[in-house]
Amino acid sequence: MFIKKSSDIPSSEITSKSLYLNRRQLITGAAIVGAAAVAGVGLSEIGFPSRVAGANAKIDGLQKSPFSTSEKQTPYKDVTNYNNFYEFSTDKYEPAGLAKDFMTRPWTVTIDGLVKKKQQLDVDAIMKMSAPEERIYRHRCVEGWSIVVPWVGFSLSELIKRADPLPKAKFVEFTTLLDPKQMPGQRVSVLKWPYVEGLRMDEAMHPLALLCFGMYGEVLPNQDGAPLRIVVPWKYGFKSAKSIVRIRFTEEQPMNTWQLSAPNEYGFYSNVNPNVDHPRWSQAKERRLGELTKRPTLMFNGYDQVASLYSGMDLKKNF
Ligand SMILES: Nc1nc2c(c(=O)[nH]1)N[C@H]1C(S)=C(S)[C@@H](COP(=O)(O)O)O[C@H]1N2
Ligand SMILES: [Mo]
Repeated sequence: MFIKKSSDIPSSEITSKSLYLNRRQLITGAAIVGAAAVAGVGLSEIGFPSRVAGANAKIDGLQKSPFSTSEKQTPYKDVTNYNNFYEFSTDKYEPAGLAKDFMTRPWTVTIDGLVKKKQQLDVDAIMKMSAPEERIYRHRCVEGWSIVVPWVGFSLSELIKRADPLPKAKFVEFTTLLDPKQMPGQRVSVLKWPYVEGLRMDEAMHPLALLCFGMYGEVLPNQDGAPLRIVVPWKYGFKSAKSIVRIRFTEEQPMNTWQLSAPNEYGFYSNVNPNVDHPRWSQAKERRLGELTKRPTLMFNGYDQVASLYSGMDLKKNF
């Protein structure tokens, strides 16, 4: 994220790339080709080969969630071919291919820190802890693009309750796998590895915070954070750590990777907030992948039910 400078970041790039993911439409729809020309998309991009994720196992018995949005879902091919997953690559088109052979079994998650039940859990056991739900959430990347994804999982609070945190535990820290052999991006020090994110305990316990292991009715594709990630829909996307191996309960606020990398640009809270610009670009609007016109960004990404978590806090200071 920090690699690009403001001059070459949002609109043109986001437009052209989401358009060429929809290249079938470009080829068949003259109107859209016209729009592409307006948006400055080179027609040479139309022939770019797409890498579609391999066939994935279906997850049965999905319950519908009252938290789901009824907005149009972003096409699967966009969500699985345009990824931020720096462990594989800083190029959004590369994780789909580079993560193809990533080993997601066996997979153990360590639960430790300030909890009564420190333990190592197999990911398959975690997936069975509670009934799987389909949660259709908006997801807003700090870089100005957004998607609507039917995630599969259940509230993170279910796992936290089972871990039984001590009263001293005020934060939860999530750590991604460290394995440079499998994750070529970790052989480069663009970020300090492993990737770490954190939430305040009340944020982590909020029913909207999702422990996620699937999307579009299937197990998570590797490039989207298999086998287990979190999804925190009212925060910028980077808070939603992928491929988690450790969940640690702490008294002190954890240092998250992006804050460590650029503290003036990325804070701990990172709530979606159209009124607080990133130092290098505005956050007032966003472009939904596959769409041409920008839409206004909503406070808390439209998830007003979390507002009470931040009452009395200065959200410009706590960005
Ligand atoms: N471990 C890890 N988690 C991560 C990232 C990453 O680079 N590494 N990128 C984050 C960012 S910036 C975004 S926008 C989302 C993207 O999730 P998606 O590719 O499933 O859409 O993952 C987040 N989680
Ligand atoms: Mo992001």
